[in-house]
Formats: sequence, structure tokens, C-alpha cells
Amino acid sequence: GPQIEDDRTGFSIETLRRAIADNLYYIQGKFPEIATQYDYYMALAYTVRDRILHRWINTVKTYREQDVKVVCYLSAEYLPGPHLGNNLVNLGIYPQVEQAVRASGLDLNALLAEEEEPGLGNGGLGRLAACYMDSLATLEIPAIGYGIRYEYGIFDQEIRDGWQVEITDKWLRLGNPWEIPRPENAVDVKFGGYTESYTDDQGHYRVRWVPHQVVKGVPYDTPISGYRVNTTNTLRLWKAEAPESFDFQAFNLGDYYGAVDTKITSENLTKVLYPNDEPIQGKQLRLEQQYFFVSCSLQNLLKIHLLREDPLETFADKFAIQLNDTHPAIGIAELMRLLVDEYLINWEIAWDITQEAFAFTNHTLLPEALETWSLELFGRLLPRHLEIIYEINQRFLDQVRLKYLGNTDKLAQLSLLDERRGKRIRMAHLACVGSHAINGVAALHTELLKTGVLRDFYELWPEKFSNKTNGVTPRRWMVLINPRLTQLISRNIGESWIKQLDDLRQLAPLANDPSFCHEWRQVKRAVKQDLADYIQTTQGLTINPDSIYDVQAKRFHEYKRQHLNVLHIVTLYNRIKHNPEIEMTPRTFIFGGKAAPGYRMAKLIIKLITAVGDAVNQDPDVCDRIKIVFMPDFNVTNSQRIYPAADLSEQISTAGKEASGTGNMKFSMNGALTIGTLDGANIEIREAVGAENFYLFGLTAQEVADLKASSYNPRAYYDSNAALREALDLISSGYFSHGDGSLFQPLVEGLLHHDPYLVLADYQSYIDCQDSVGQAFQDQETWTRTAILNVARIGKFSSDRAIREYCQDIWHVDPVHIKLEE
Ligand code: 26R
Repeated sequence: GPQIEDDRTGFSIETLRRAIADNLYYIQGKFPEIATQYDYYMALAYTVRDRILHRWINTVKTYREQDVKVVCYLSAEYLPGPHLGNNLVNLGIYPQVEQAVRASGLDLNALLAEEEEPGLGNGGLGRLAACYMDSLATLEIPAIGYGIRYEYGIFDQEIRDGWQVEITDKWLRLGNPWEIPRPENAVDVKFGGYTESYTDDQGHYRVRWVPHQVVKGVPYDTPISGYRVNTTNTLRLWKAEAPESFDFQAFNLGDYYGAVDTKITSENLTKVLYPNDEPIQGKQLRLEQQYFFVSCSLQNLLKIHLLREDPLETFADKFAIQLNDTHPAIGIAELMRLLVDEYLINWEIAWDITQEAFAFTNHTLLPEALETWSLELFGRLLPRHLEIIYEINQRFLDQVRLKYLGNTDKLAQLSLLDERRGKRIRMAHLACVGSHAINGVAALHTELLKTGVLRDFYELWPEKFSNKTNGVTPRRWMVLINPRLTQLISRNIGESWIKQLDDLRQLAPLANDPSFCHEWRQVKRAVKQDLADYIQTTQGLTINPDSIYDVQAKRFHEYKRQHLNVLHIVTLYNRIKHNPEIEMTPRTFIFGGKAAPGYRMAKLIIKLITAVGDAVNQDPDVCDRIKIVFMPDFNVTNSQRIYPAADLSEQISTAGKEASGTGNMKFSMNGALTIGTLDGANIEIREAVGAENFYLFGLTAQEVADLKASSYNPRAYYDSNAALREALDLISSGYFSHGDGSLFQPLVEGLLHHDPYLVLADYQSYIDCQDSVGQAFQDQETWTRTAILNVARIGKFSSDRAIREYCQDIWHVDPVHIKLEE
């Protein structure tokens, strides 16, 4: 007879519709007459979650029963973006759900828009972690992502009077249907206090840590589904709480208010994400966050290992632990502490296990972003770890001494302790010494690590180093956000590219097919119209979908040079003012991005963009040719409207400063052409798509270094370049600031007298390159052909490729197929 579908696992439209109605009633406690859109979003989210749970449970069960090696990704940040749409894509139920929602009298897009994204990261590093979680699941690799469940994620950005204003991100306010708390798996984390030695029953010398405080870590699990596979991995985020009875027992006996105080202090630990991608000096809470989530995670791994009844000696055969930058590098000392002090393993064996388990990815070359902690703060918070780091360092330097007889410079350079600048622990050095593998995130970046910040380690252990160029997931960054393009591609070459992105190569011959090119242009035009409509509705600004959408969307930072982009805009503005009839390809300049709240120059650059926008967008002489849009609150959700609509991707960092970039890949995958420097992954994108299909400008990393070494004089560029001078003078004059000549002085003076990121040196090269972009866009046939070839050749930048490389070269893990039990 006909199969009756289960309400929690069935995929037919009618079953899905019934499940939504059921969840509205039994989870949200609402009936249709009073239900909000958000209630329906929740009902739908639970409907989808039910269908994932079956896969998730089977995945966890399989990993436990089979003796598989698991990847443990340790990251202080994750930016997964909204889950609902992504899960619909991965489960392959988008069309059914769309219809089930319609049958309920609702609109799927409206429900998708209700989801509050988990903004648990700043930018590139956190988003990379999310792409890697997607690829791990899709490639059926056993993996756990460990991190922090911040109660407040990255701030929401509003623009008031042209300035950035930060609003707290209360993302959990309306509940989170994607997480399951696991209070039964809570662990204790110690802080402060002192250490003491003792002799155990066997007469062994041991150390015990007597803490001043204990905080409880409670895990919250989120399922991470793979694309069209059963594998559903876990993202496990830790929340800090006060331990139930710690205070009453040991310390403030009977001190009720004191105990409540402790509860508040404990919960503060995971309250808020630090919104900086620049140095955080001496912030104790930041170190507490790092140690907290790392200790929770490693205790959890050891528990899993012992539950599988494996001997501790085989720990590194069962787990590969990846450090996402140095933020979790304290894990090296923590694993040593757990093995030596708590599991009583001897130091040498513990050290072998640790080195074999850990691997380290560096994500930045900016010297000011390299983490160090003062010995004073570190020793106060983690007294036992300080001793362990001394021991690691002593043994390490003994080895160094043998290799570099009498070379005291080498010892000082390699030491985990920076003896200058008031004695600090160098977390990158700890990460290098405690790991068997070290990698950069793009070819140039890895080379610069080997010759720059990590050169002494490279000299010592060249075999530890490798490059792993970043990638992004085509499921979210193409299929989910650009259904029109996805359908056009799949109709022509099938769907294999979604899991084998190199298959996009089959598009190359179609670049010469006029009817395909025509359809491509129609898709792009429709997507650009969508963005124009959105900007019209949200900002009341009219933009021309036939203009070049010239987009720079990323965190605001001087090295990313949004101000170079502005200088181009002002230069075009001046050209029109001098010659109102001048021929110019119409452009819409679109900016998005947040500035760290304390980064004054970055905030001033935002103000400059909005100020120039206010002048230009009003000006009848120019507004048919130039429009400027600042899209507020650039996050994963909002970025998803932007990437598909771009014609031109701005990747204009000073060469040698951007480790990789990943936005560059997302733009290219959606058919934008890149204007960029030879920096980070731009270099490899250009190699892949062909030099003739990439707008290159600017100094190379070597030229940047040489110029800086030979006393760079930005003023000379100003003196000798009339257009540059005019642009800077117009900004200084107060023209864009209601006559206030002082507002942008710090910016202009900074460029004229310091210009650490060589904006003026690259100005003319950038302008010339932009002029050729403007020319090229006139020929839509050629432009479209170039865009198609970009997409056809972008396959390398799938995070699947990156994850395969990590699996083979660093983690030594294999896929595990998950079957569903009936
Ligand atoms: C130490 C602390 C203040 C801190 C420093 C730097 C915190 C966060 C950062 C951000 C860094 C690590 C980051 O996000 N780097 C970016 O990583 C991306 C993924 O590899 C790269 O694509 C991007 O180029 C790089 O800037």
C-alpha cells in the first residue's frame, strides 16, 4: 500500500505543510490568526531541523562506533550566516519547501528574511571557518568545529549623519532553533590561583593547580549539513556559566550575594565578541575567552577518546587539531597540562602526542596583529600554563643551541618569550613549536611567512611549512545566493560543478556562443535590478542597472585602501566638473563594511565615502554618471545580495598585506571581473582566469618593500600629479564637509606625510587601470565573454579543494560514508 510519511522526516509537500502547522502549534504555541512571520520562520526552521536530526544522530553514532579519525577545528570565530536557506540547498528540498510554504499561504523569501544570523566573527577568519565546516561535511570528513557562543556577536552597523554607529547584536533575543544545549556535557575550567608540587604514591614528582575560580562551560551544538550527503557534523560552541555550588562550598561560605556576583562574572566571559581585527592589548577577558573555549574543547576530546576506550597514546591517531590563527594556541600548553598533570603521562610522550595532534594556520602578516601576552597577566590567570611554557621553551632552546652553536641572536629570535618590550609570550612561536604543520592561506602569504615573521622557524623546520590557499563554498556563494546563475549554468553543463567546481571549465566553450552570452547578460541584468530595487526600498536611492556596479565590500582597514577607491571617485568627479560633456561609462560605486569601533581612521574613511556620496548623488551635473551607495551593516546576510550583482570587484590592498582575501573569490564566482593588486589570493585568481581577464595595477610586494626601505616620499606624488593633487585638495578644502576644512585633515595629512600603505604611490596606476575598465565595459559582448571565462576558471577556489589539501597533507583523515538507519 502507499507509504505513510513520518511528520518529522517526510519530504512530500503535504507532509512538510502539515509539519509546519504542527510546529507552529506545538513549538511556538501559536495559531494562524495570531502567528507572526517570525513564528512561521521558527515553525519552518524546526521542520527543517527535524529532517536534519535524523542524519545528525546517524553521523554521531557512526563516528562513535567506527574507529575514525576526526578533525577538530579550533576557532574563536565562526560566521556561518543564516542556516535555513543553506540547509534547504544541502538537503535538496528547496522546491518542495517553497511549495509547502506557499500552500500555507506564506512566502519563503519573507520567512528566510526573518532569520537572525550568528555574527560570531569579525570577517575573513570566521567566514573561512564556516566555509570549511561546509566542505568538511560535504566531503564526508568526520569533523567537529569548536568555538565560543558569544551572547553578543559582531555589532550591527548603522550610519547616522554619515558616521558609523555601533548597535549591540542581541542575536539570541528571539531564540535559536538551530542549537541544542547539552548541559550534561558541561566541563569545568580553572582560572588563577597558584600551583604546588607533591609526590604521588609511586614517588613521582607532580604538580597540582589550585585555582582561584572555576567557570563551567556548557556546550551548544549546531548541526552542519553536507550537500546531498547524510553527513551532518557538529559545531560545538561553549557558553560560560557559574558552577552550581563552587562558591558556597569552598570560598564565600554562605555569601549569597557574593555567589551571585561570581555568577555574573562567570557569565561575562562569553558575553561579547571583540570586534577588532587589530591588536587587543592586554585585555584579560580576551585571554580568558581563548583559554576557556580551548580548555572546554580539549577536555571534551579527551572524554570522547576515553569513551571509545582508546589508550591516550593513540590520541593523535584519532584527532587532528587545527589552530585557526593563534587565538587557540594556548591549547598546546593546555593539552600538555591535561596529559601530564591530570592523566599522568610523562612529558616526552605527552609532547609527541601534542606535536602530532596540532597544526597551525596563520592568517595575517600585519606585525601589529601578532598576539603576545604579558608574562604578568598570563601568569596571574594561568600560573600552571606559564610553567609549562617555560619548560617547552627550555627544551626547545636546548635543541636550538645544538643547531646554532653560540648564536645567541637565534635563541632570542626563536624564543617563546620576547625579552624586550617587558617580557611577553609570543603565541605564534608557541603555535609553531607545538605543531607538526604550519601553513599560510595563499601562495604569496606563505612565501612571505617563510621569509618574514616565521623565517627562523622555516630555517629550522622547512618540512613543517606548506601553503593552503583559501577557498569558499560554492553551495552558499553560488547556488544559494544566485539561483538565476545556478540554473543557467546547470541547464548547460549539468549539476556536477556544485561538488566538483573544476567542472565549470565546461562553460569555457560557451563563452563563444552568442545565445548563451545573451542569457548570461540577462541573468546579470536581472540580478542587478534586484539590488537596485533593494537599494531603492531601503535607502530611497535610485541607481542605474546598466551602470558598472563597482563594489568594495570588506572590513574597513587602511591596508585595504578604501580611500584609494575614493580618490578614483573624486578624480572622476573633477573630470566631469571640468568638462561636463565628457564621455564616461556610468558607474555605481557600492561600499560595504564595518570599522573596528576604536579605529578612528577607518571610521573617518566611512564618513568620507558617505560625504562624497551626499555631494555626488545630489549633483545634477554628475549623478547620471556617478552614484555612490554605502550599504550599511555588511554581514553574511547582506553580502548575499551584493556579490551576485557586482560587475567589478575591488581587491586593492597594498601588495603583501592581505593574507589571502576570500571576498575576491565570491565576486569572481558570480561573474564579476577583478581590479586588483598582486596580493594574497588575487595572484592565484589572476593565474587561474588568465592575465588578459584580470585588471592588474600597482606595485608588487617586492616593490613595496623596496620603496619603503628607500625612504618613501608621498609628497612627491602629490607635487607631480595634478589630478591627484586636485582630488586631495578638494577633500581638504571642506567641499565634502559643509566647508569644514578640518574634518578630513587627519586622513589627507596622513597620506601626504606618512602614507604607510602607499596609496599615493599606486594612485596613477589605479586610475589608468580603472580607465581601461570603463572602456572595456562599453563593449558588452567582450565583457560578458570575459566574465564567463572568469567563472569557468575559478574552480580552484572552492573550499572543497582547500579541505582536500588539508586532509591529505596535514590531517591524514579519510571520508566516512554515513548510512541512514530506517
Ligand atoms: C590578535 C587579534 C586582535 C586579531 C588579529 C587579527 C584578531 C583577528 C584578526 C583577523 C585576522 C586573523 C583575519 O581575519 N585575517 C584574514 O583571514 C582571512 C582568512 O584566511 C584572509 O582571507 C584575510 O586576508 C585575512 O585578513
